[in-house]
Amino acid sequence: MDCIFCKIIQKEIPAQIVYEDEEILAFKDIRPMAPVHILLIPKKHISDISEILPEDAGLIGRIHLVAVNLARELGMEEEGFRLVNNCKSNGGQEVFHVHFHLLGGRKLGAFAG
Ligand code: DGP
Repeated sequence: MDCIFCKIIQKEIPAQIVYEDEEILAFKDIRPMAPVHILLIPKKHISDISEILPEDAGLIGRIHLVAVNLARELGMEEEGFRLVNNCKSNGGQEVFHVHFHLLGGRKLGAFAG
């Protein structure tokens, strides 16, 4: 499958990995928009959030737990952070493997899109 994030999972393309387990990978975004900008992805290929199934609910929830743990480890718990998903064209999605952006380390602007 010609998916850049699947290639990162397979270690065919390098990435700065900050967390990995059997079903989740987190790595630094190549175009950081904030001092902390991490992408969290399921290893299962799901093209976008609209494609998740009831059986994916636990996985998507665990991704959020990993994101919060990373935010805590990076000292962002007290001042806060942003966790965001872009879905399809109008949502600004560029890579069609579902991912969550963990952003922080500075005061982020109001989210207007
Ligand atoms: P989105 O617009 O939500 O689909 O965001 C895709 C993000 O993926 C974008 O912020 C840049 C990042 N990205 C794209 N290609 C690569 C890559 O090869 N490596 C890494 N680390 N990030 C990538």
